[in-house]
Amino acid sequence: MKILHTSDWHLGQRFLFNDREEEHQRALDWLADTIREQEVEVLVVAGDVFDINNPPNYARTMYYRFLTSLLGSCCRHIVIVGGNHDSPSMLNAPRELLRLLNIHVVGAASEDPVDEIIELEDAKGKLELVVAAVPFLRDRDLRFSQSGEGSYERLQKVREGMAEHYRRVGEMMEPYRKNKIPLLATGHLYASGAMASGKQDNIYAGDVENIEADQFPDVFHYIALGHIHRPQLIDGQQHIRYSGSLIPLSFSETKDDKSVFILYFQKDQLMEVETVMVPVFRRLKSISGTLQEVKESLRRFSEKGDRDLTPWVEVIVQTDRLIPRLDLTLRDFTRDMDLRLLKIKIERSGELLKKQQAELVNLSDLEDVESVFKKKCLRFGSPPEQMDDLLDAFRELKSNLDGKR
Ligand SMILES: [Mn+2]
Repeated sequence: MKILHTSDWHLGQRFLFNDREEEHQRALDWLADTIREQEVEVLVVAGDVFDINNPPNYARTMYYRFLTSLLGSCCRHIVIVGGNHDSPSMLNAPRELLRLLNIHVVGAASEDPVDEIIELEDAKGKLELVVAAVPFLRDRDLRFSQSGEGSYERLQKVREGMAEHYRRVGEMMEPYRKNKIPLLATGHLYASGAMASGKQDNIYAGDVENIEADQFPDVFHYIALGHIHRPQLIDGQQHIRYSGSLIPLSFSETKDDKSVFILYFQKDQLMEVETVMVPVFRRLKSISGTLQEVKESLRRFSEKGDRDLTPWVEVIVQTDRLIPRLDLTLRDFTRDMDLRLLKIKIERSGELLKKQQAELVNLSDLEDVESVFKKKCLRFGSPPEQMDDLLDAFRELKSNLDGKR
């Protein structure tokens, strides 16, 4: 059996005031082609289908069109779980309808983890795969936040709660061992030892809430993880992996190769995991140095032609002097080049300035509205255990406002 593991599509992402529609469309077309060419039978998406709770309509259309394109293909089953960026209710809204098409959606954890156990059957009605489709687990799913506890205690409880959740779904899997079929789990979380790409940690991965690789029950033949955008295995274990995102989602991910995994199972044996590289549809490039060096790098970068979509570039100019009209100078310099300057930053080398800069957060570095809101709440002393409720209220207000626009 061939299973494809992907995650972190972040459809609908706005990146420094630009949308990613063209890249996402190409990436999903490529994914559908790959599934057909490789005769993949099961698709697993481990969370963060959408970038925001209330994604633009083009992103929703893209999602449904992609699912529709796989109907009647070799891909018999699709399993999708919610990530921390997804709105559970939005993902879940069409789930009854999608289930009839063999598309299984678990937007959020429910009271009883048995709801996360998905039995998949072949054309003859014989059980061929079971997935513990564990979505992103929110504090409230882990059920023991109490007011007045410190952040360390809270973190410990979250960790215990996650391990406990996996222990429970693992137990529910035990009876299927005898079937000699693949038993999978998903997760949208931060596993110990995972390497994020630079500043991805605070923007996309949220709080550091670890689970150790050995806390996943050994009944599972494969754990399909999402949340960290760089593909990797955890703790050197072949069967516990992050597939990484489909396209680079920030300038910190420009050095990562983007890929999906195809798992080959014979009965319940994981024979091989193949890494399939996602083509680069749009290069994101970060260039830093003195103004002279930056200009030289820009010139060299622009000379490498043969690109699909126009590359997006971030420039970091290292200087201790004031450079008048830096912005204009660089825009003039790149006017005829096949690239777009999305961001120009100045980095001072002086120690004092460096320190001051470290304390200042650049609004454009935060990139998404919710992380700005979270930071503000924490600064004003809101208890972290209320963050889920605050975020829900914030999302509601925001979607009301968005609706009125
Ligand atoms: Mn995530």
